[in-house]
Amino acid sequence: MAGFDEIRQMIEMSSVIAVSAHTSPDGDAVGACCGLAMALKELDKEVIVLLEEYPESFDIIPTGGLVYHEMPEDFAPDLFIALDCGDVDRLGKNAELFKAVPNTINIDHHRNNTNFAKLNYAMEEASSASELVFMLLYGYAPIHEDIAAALYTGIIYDTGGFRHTSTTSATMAIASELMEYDFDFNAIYNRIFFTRKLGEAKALGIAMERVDTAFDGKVVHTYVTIEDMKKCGVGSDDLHEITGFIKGIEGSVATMFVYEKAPSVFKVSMRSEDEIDVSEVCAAFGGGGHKKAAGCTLEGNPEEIIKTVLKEIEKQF
Ligand SMILES: [Mn+2]
Repeated sequence: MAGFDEIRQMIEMSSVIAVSAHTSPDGDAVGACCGLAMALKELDKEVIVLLEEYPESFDIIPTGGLVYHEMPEDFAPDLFIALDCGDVDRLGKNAELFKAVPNTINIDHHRNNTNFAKLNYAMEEASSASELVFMLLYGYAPIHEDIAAALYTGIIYDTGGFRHTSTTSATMAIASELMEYDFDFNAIYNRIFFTRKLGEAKALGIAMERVDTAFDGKVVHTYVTIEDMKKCGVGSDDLHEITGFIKGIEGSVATMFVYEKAPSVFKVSMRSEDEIDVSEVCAAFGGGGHKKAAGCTLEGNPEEIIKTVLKEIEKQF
């Protein structure tokens, strides 16, 4: 693994720098890229951030006006920095551009990072790529309040607001350093975790109204139909809070959230604790995933589908 000194030297040698992260950018991808790019700008580098379109809620992350969705034609980087990517293919259409640039750096916190760059700094103990960007910049590049805000957002996003086990004392120390800068951390925290469209809240209400349990409360399930979504003016992308809500119900060891993808075609999204292997349950219906998070697709009506899947879950008790 390269050290930060080597990485800083490569940055020093470069003048035109592209920074990018994985496809379907999340809060850490956007925060880490923008934080790093704004700092490189402070070091008088010509720099852009290349990212796919991202959700509106991340508009709270300062960008310094550096974000592009396509590589500008006249921009010829001599250094390409990939953040938050375990693999070069996670860069999506920018993977080819990455491979064509003479100097490359990979800074990441995913397990089994493939060390795909010239210089690689992959540390799976880090909570987020944003945390690693802070460590790279600390004592090296000037940090201003917009950089601090971007990195703070990345850290809270990937740690679920300091809840996930990836949160370490180092994470908290870095967050503490960042909070020395004058930015509105309260507004960021609320925007990322507690702001939703009216329709999302209404769809959540429909799903909660329908919550039911099986096996003495151990399996919690609910569903949402296309008609419900229409009524609330939302799409299936706006239902992501539902799983979190049912997971928190006391006594539950597995959850099943069912939603209609196309008329009478339902996606079954399952989560579990150790007792149940949901990848096995979903595999029985041609789906798959991990032990604690898996999915499958079934046709029919939602209540029948739930009954069918429950029978498969029963085999594991
Ligand atoms: Mn990340």
